[in-house]
Amino acid sequence: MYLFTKFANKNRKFAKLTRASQIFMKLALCFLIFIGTVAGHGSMTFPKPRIPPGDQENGLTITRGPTKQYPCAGNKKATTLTNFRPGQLVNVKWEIGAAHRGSCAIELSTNGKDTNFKVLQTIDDCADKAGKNFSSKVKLPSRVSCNSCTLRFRWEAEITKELYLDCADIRINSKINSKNQ
Ligand SMILES: [Cu+2]
Repeated sequence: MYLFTKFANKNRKFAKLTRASQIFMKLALCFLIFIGTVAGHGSMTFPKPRIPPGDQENGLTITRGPTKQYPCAGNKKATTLTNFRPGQLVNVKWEIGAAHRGSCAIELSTNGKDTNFKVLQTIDDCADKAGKNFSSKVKLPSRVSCNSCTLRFRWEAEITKELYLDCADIRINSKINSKNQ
């Protein structure tokens, strides 16, 4: 009995150690990848996302970092909107600095309050590789018209369990000139 308890204790200690080392390895991996790319881990680049004050000058390090704050990483609405037409295929672009894998969702909120996000498209391999020129054609709903919609890029990183939220302020209207790049 004594021997058995001793063994079980040892085993538990070992399990604790492996868990700690797993977490350490994950952190180390994230850090190494981070150092290698400098810019950060990933973000949407088109439509232009909301940017926290000061981030334009510091190379968008905050924008490309993970967040815990829904719905839009704590960023306030932008004053300049990107224009689209109802039903338009939008060429959503993003870049990945650290390939933490996981899937991305392109979502739309139409109520001007960022509270009714609906998924327009899911991209399962959005962060399998690092790179600056990823894109996907995302169709906007054909019956939506709004002066204050939000297109969100939500990335749930699989390896690091981080969350990334980029919100772009857009307008959807059939009478305006739209942008696609
Ligand atoms: Cu990361």
